[in-house]
Amino acid sequence: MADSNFIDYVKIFCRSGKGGAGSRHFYRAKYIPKGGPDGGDGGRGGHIILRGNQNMWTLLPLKYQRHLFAGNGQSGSGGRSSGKDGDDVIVDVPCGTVVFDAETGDYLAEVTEDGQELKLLRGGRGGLGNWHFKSATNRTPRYAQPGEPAIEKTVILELKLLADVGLVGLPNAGKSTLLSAVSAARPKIADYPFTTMEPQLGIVGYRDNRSFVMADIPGIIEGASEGRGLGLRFLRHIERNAVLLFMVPADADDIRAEYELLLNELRQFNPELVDKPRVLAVSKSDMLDEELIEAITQELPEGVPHVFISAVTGFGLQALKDMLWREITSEDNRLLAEQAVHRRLDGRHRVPDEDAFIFENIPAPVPDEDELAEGEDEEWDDLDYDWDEDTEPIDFSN
Ligand SMILES: Nc1nc2c(ncn2[C@@H]2O[C@H](COP(=O)(O)OP(=O)(O)OP(=O)(O)O)[C@@H](O)[C@H]2O)c(=O)[nH]1
Ligand SMILES: [Mg+2]
Repeated sequence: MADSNFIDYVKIFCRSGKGGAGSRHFYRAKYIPKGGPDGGDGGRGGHIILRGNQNMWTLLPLKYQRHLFAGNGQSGSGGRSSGKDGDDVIVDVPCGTVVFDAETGDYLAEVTEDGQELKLLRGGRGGLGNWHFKSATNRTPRYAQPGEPAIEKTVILELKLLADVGLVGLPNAGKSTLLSAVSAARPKIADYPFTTMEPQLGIVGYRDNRSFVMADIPGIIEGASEGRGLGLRFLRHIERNAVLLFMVPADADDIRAEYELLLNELRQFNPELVDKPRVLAVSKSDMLDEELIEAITQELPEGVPHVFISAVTGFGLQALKDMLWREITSEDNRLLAEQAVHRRLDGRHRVPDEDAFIFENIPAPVPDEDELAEGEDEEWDDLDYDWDEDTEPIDFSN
């Protein structure tokens, strides 16, 4: 997997920009000895923003950009000048990216649509300059607000492919062969287990120019929930699917047992997967005659619609598509898919290599400009700066 371009799990460290400090400045000019406070506001710190991009299909670019830092806001200055806002960092991610808090594993948010912007971390607000604080009783406020501090957070981004139908089956069940038969996708097909190493999407054409998306994921084996085989690493990609298509080959020893095994592994990963509508396809049915089909039908598990198919001869494929389409478009199932809740990222769902990622070379925050300029206003503090009761304060409001 090391040289794969398909990255669906990445841990990154983000820091928003801190707000700039408000200025404590007093206006002074020739013949205007007591110009009053005119310190401007600090600029807003930069946000960290994720933006959905439908042309992306992997989180790979983020793998090489583990630290995201937004710019700090600049401090305000005299003449009510506001400081410049810090630069935002906008990162493109594929649609279907889900964000988790890396420490607690809690679900935070998700990006599902092209162009959708998700404010991951808000930049600190800039502080108010001292002119905001002048009042009838205090006409020489010598203080201004500091900017809000930056926020730091480590998050895990998980990509969950957005497909309508997810294929679930043991290795060699014929999942990739089916995908290549019904769509233009050309996954690798071979008679050894784990031919498919990473998920693949295909668009399946249906009647009247309609279509739906099917996701082929690597085979699941018994004990996958404990990490055997390719583990459950890729099951996240069927969490967002509307329908699950279980595939059991016709030459399996016990079709019902194999079906239960798959169901059980899914349940271990995320119990909610079991609530999804399912369809059972008995693949490689070209090896069966009518008598056998009848015999097998008696043994199939109850409560799940089934269909006999052969990706090689095309037998049963139209019936399968009809069945899937019915499930995808059914009102109840749509609601279910929309309400899908993301499970927490607990031990079983983590990718240890990725989690061991160490925070090296994180640059320290940029020193606060305002602290550097601290001495600036000092001389003003010595001034006896009382207003004459009759003098009208200068009106800056326009
Ligand atoms: N006779 C027959 N053989 C099939 C059919 N579908 C797939 N096969 C064969 O079954 C073997 C496995 O097919 P794949 O499509 O690679 O299986 P898979 O489920 O994607 O397997 P993994 O990617 O390893 O999980 C291949 O040798 C296919 O030629 C079918 O409908 N009829
Ligand atoms: Mg395959």
